Amino acid sequence: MKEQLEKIRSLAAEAISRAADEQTLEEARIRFLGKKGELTAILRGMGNVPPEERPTVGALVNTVRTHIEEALHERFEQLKASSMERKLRAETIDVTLPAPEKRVGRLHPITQTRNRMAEIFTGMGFEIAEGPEVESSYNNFDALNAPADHPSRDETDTFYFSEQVLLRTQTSPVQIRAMVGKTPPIRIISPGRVYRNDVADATHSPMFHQCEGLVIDKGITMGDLKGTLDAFAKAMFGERTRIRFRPHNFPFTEPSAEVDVSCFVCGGKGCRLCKGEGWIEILGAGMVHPNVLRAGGIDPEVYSGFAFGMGIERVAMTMYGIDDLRLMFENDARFLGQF
Ligand code: 2U9
Repeated sequence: MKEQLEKIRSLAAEAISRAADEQTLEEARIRFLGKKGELTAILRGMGNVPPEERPTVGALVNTVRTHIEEALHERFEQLKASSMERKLRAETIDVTLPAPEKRVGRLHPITQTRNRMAEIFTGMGFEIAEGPEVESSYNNFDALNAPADHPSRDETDTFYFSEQVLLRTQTSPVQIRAMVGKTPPIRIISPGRVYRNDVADATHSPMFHQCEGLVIDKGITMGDLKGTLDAFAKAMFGERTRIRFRPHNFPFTEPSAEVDVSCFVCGGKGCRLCKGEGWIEILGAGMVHPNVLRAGGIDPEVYSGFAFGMGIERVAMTMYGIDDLRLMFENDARFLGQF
């Protein structure tokens, strides 16, 4: 019996030390210590051992069991440590490798252009004014001296909710709101969305952005308008830019003008961008009509003012050389990523 126990001990020691992973080790535990294991079989056979030898054999069985348990424990700890070691080695991070590229977003070209305009005008002392896109037809047309039969009032040109409520077709209502209840000096720009009932093509969109400006004070003249737009054009398109005024007609200004800037690509000689003209039309402007001043609660005998307006997409397309307005609203990252 003693030899048998000694044999179990040495077989177990060998199986345990040879176990290369936790599963094999568990199999060894079951083989020697499990319910149907070899040591348990010895205990079951104790009936055949003479009574006087039973305590000695029993004690020996316990010693062997303790040995096996200790060997199992020790081997288990070894396997755990080496598997941790292997895991750490496999998961080593090389901190000297370059970091994975991060895709950084950027501002939409319309927003970039709007921000640049805002920066230039706020630098000249203008404040930024905002207002609702859903407006009254009074603020959008009547207060701006638009005659009752003006074509822009037509349903085919303007999105109406009702006879009195519409989507603003220009940001001018923001200026009307700024005039009402305030005493000049007023110096504001109103960048924002406007809506017109147009079918989208390379140069039209039912929604686009405008930046209008308004200055009202005592003694404001056309000279102030020219100086302001000249400074804006130089800051926006480059120091060598010149501006030119061509007579025009708007209901809200008198006199009115369309304003061109000298081509910033060819400097005025004529090229592909300016279509050989040397000039690019970017603005409309004029002196605020007395009727519009009155609608805003301002006395035209005391105050005068100038106003201007430009399309932000138009300026952005000219500056970046974009030939189709629809690209601005398709949100294709390959297009937007270029600006
Ligand atoms: C008030 C008084 C006058 C704003 C002005 C223009 C001239 C103009 C166009 C440019 C291209 C609109 O985006 S566009 O289609 N705008 O030519 N806008 S003067 O005049 C005002 C505004 C508010 C109270």
